[in-house]
Amino acid sequence: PIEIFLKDYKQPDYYFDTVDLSFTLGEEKTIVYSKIAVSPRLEGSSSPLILDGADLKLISLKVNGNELKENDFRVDSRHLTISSPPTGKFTLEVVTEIYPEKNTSLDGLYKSSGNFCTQCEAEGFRKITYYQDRPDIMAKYTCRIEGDKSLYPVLLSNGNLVEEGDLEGNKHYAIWEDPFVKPCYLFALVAGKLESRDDTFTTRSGRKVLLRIWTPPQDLPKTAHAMYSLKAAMKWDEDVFGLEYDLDLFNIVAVPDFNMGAMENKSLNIFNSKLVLASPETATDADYAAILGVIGHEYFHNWTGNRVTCRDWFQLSLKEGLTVFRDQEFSSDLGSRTVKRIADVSKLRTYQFPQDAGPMAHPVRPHSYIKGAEVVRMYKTLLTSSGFRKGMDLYFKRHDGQAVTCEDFFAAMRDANGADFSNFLLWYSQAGTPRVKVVSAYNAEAKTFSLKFSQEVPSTPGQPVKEPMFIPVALGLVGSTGKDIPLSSVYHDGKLETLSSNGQAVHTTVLRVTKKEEEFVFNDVPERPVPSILRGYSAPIRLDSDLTDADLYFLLANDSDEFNRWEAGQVLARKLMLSLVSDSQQNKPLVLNPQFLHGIKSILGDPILDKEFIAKALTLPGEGEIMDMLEVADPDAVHAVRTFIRKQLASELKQELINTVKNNRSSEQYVFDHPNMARRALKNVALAYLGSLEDEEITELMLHEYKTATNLTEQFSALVAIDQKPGQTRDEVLADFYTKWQHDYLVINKWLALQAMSDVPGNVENVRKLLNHPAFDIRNPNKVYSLIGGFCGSPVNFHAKDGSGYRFLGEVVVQLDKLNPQVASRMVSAFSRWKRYDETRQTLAKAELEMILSANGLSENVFEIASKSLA
Ligand code: DPP
Ligand code: ZN
Repeated sequence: PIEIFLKDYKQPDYYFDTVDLSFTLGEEKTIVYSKIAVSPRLEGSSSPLILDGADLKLISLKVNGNELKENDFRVDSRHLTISSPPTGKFTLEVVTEIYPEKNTSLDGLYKSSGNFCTQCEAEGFRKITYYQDRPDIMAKYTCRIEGDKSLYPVLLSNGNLVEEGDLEGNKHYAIWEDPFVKPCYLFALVAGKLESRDDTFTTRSGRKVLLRIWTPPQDLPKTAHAMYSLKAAMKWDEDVFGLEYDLDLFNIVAVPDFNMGAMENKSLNIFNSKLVLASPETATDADYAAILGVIGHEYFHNWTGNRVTCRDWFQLSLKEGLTVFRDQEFSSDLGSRTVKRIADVSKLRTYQFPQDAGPMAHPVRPHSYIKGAEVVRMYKTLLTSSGFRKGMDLYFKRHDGQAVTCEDFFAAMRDANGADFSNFLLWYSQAGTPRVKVVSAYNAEAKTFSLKFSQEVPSTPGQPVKEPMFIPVALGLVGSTGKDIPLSSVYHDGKLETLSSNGQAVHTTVLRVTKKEEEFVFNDVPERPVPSILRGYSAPIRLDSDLTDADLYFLLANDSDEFNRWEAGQVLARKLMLSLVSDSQQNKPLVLNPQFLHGIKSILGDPILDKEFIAKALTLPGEGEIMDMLEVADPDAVHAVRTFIRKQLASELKQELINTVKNNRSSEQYVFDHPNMARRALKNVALAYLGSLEDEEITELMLHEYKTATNLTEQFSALVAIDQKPGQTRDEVLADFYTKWQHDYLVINKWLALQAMSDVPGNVENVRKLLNHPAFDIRNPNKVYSLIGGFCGSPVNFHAKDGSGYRFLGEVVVQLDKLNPQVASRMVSAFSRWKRYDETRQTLAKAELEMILSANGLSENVFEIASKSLA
């Protein structure tokens, strides 16, 4: 495989103006007829027309109505090349035969539970027909679908239904027309036995839009929350960005077999059913929240992604970073902003930072979703909400209907605000997580407070030397009473900047840190403050400050910025965990710092704090996060330490935790809103702590919670708590849960994941057995993510020192790659950080990677990850 680079981008030689597709769906094969109006980019040019294609059987090829002769074109396994097409505009007709029922890659046209569906992003359309499969080819599409009327009563594609009718032999057809130009990755087709929940939304300019969510009939009752989420998203995008929906119909289809979460195909979103289906008994609060966020996400793509799309796949974050940012804001506005921010930052730390520091490190461009969203958030932090909105308005004004780049977005933000962004674009091109150090000093005589920043971006593969970044640092100074000190002015770079505006006191300011080293000096600071740095996590960096433990406990108790209150607790917990890891490695006895216990106790007992905030504050940093901070990752020591702290806290706070459980039980019906979710979150965190104790009374309590729960959020949390301790109770409850839910694959996937993630020693054997359980199916990505992905997320068993975990993953990857390379490549990435571990583990992991690379017929997807990991 050849690596493609951003600098190699070339404009296409040919554009496609219209594309008329016609599908004849069959049980053994499907025939695809495509008629394309082609225009050369440069008049008079007759360069070869190169079409992409994969796994296609070419049946016929015509130019201007004439069948091409053998010498006029070339076909290989990746391309169809027409060596000298006519000059000027011409018509191309291609007929191909494809085999959706054999397509286990779930990329292109395939079958899921007997229904046809498509997934074309990024390069699946080339598995449907020969095409210039690149996002800067934007065309108007029509799509005719023909199929058996009993097997496929519903026939859907993008845009509006313009014609339908019956045909001979119990067949029928439908013709769809999409009035908007689109790249082929947004094409979609669905055919099958589906029913819809229907509703309407009237846009603010008065367009009445029919909303339809399609599922197999039995799942229809579980689509109410998805419909609520869709309507909320449509309203929010109008309110916040002035963006309206642009057609009279919006379809969502839920399918059980899907490689990712969902896909924003124009007016025909296709979803992994776990992100559509929910009822209180079968979905947790986390599922409800994820559905809200992803329904919003795909809907928001209609403007950020579809109306304005990416020029090439190096610009992926143009649509994904921006749309993730938009869905984060949507969820924040509908729930708790602080709690959402904490959740998103935790995700960044769990998934992005480790990648940034490993062999797979890459810049936001080409394809970082989460960090891309952070970059968009920084524009908003620098420009404020109204400046950001101006930038968005200009972006759409300039680029509606176009395929553009990250620079175009940057330019719209800059030009709409007359902003000076200096080296901000480095965020797109420089990989790695910047490390920022801050040293502070108070001058009591001059009443000044100074902060010295220094920054460094660690080198990453292919980028040994880095430039300093443009880092917005939101900052406040907290006085001894716990209140923010008003900021009057700051001296920086030879200039004095007044901060209070029109006599209005300012309590948080955004410093622009742009150099390797620089100093900011605040004036009129009456006493030594405690600085609250990086409020709201204003930039995706690793911050290293000189705050003492006392300062951190003070911020934990007082900071007006709730995010930084949480963060202070996390910094303290990280420090504690690191010092205990070192004790554990030296075989010293582990002792819990009483001050830490006291801090946790006061948060738990604080009646003013939001309950979900308390739940987050009580949650220790993950094991991965701590391993990331060690010279050599030590999963055993980190796990031992985290378990130790959890047990200590549980036994010291046992009564408080029991009360928390009892006082936060659900009384009435399940309600999806912040106060109710917050209450359940707090109860469940308390229960999880208690689950770490060996105690009859607690076992009784957990069983009671399990049996009396009226919703899955609480029932499953009880199961998770019970699952921590091997023994008869655990086995019985797991069996009971299976019996109760075996008919519901989404619930059963959680049951698989729970067992896969277990810390029970030697769990790999149990997971191997589950591979053969009727509940498992290696062809279904959700089940693979639950069982295999869940197992790789368990530091103890995946990294077992005898290599059993690595061997298991190696075997599964080779088997899976033959069926579904995309899913296999996600699984193989669990190996990518093998060099972080001790020598024994390194040797074992390396051997598995080498074994994978030597497998016959390895896919490009797996090859890329495995070979980069080894490099
Ligand atoms: N474009 C898709 C999405 O945004 C990729 N998963 O969800
Ligand atoms: Zn997206």
